[in-house]
Amino acid sequence: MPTSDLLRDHAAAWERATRHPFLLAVRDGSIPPGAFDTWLVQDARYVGDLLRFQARLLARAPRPAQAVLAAGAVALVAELAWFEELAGRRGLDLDVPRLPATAAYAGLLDRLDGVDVPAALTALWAIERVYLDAWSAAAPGAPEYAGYVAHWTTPEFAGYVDGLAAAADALGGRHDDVVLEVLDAEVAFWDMAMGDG
Ligand code: HMH
Repeated sequence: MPTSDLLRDHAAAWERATRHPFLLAVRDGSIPPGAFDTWLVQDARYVGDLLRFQARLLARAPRPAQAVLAAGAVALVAELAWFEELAGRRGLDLDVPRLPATAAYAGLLDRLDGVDVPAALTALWAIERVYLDAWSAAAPGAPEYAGYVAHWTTPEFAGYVDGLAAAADALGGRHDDVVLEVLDAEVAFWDMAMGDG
């Protein structure tokens, strides 16, 4: 299976993107609250960018991949509503400019419009798989963050990630380059929250 090969053959890169100091600090509660809020607001921006990318990918996806991509797009719309509700509760302004790592990641999503559908779908699988694994590594999380960690590690989310893998595997090919680009973009995104980006 192409996706499981990618996990196996780039284990160190996956590890870097999922065992980041940001996540360890969420797990043990040592994260400065401001760093978490900075990250949260940037992630909301990112999800908006991801939804637009996913809609463009859906538009060119073959029939068998449409269901998982469409369901995922609906989930991203719900995620944006969740961010808005959360921002209201935490008193956060979501209408802020992208920080450099967020802008760079948006640039990568735009570039993925130019690769073939099997590669772009594999990249989307990597985007979601790395996020699921990262939050799973932070579980259960310090008490003040446990609700967030639970939100990003649900069985429904894991099922969606499996669905993306199946759709990508059905299209075949090896797409190492885009996956490695995604993993680098994820590390930069976590770095940003720690003030290192
Ligand atoms: C940085 N990567 C980042 N944020 C997300 N929300 C996802 C992936 C997946 O949803």
